Amino acid sequence: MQHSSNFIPYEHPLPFTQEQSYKNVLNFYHFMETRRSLRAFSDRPVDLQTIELIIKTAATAPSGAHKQPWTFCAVQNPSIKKQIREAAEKEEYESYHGRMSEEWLNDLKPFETDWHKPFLESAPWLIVIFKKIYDWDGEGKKTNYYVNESVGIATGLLITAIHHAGLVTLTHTPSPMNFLSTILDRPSNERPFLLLPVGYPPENAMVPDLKRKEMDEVCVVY
Ligand code: IYR
Repeated sequence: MQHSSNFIPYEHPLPFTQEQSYKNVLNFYHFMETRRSLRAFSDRPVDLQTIELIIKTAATAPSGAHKQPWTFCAVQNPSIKKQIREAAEKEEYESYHGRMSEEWLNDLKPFETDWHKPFLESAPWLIVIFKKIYDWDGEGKKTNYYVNESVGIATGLLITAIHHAGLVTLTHTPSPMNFLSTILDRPSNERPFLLLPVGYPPENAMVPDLKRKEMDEVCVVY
């Protein structure tokens, strides 16, 4: 196929045989299978360079028309974290006391969550992901495409990079979360997508005993 001069050659850095592909993905699966969401964090510091590199990794994600419709806000400042915690707990209190259905509250029982969110202050970093519902250039509004899909994929890579760095996180969704736009002073084309506290696991960390679905429940081969 003929391409314009805009195209450059591509070579995968790992030119594997089938056997090598299988071994490599097996190792990677065993590693990813150890990932868990944690709701408590060690106060051990995490340096900015590590957080920035994790975000840089997330930002390698594919996106609709390569628009890269995301902003990652890395929050370390204790007074901003405190504001976020206070605003989130206010919303969560309302959610747990009337906004969430009985079914929902029941489904959450195994996780022992409630409206208290101390991790929003105790985690050394909060990464707040914003989706850009549209963009600006010098002339005006520019459309972004498949924004939720794109930002969701980037979040998956972010979580993978966090795990690979020996760190843990939680995909936290305070609801509603417009307060994040106000506290972080984000422009009107950005909407909060997810909030991830990031840090090392605390000593003697405990997680619920969850089982992942079997292959035949998640995969259909045709
Ligand atoms: N956002 C609330 C409730 C919550 C909802 C789901 I779905 C979870 O998997 C966990 C919690 C909270 O963060 O507590």
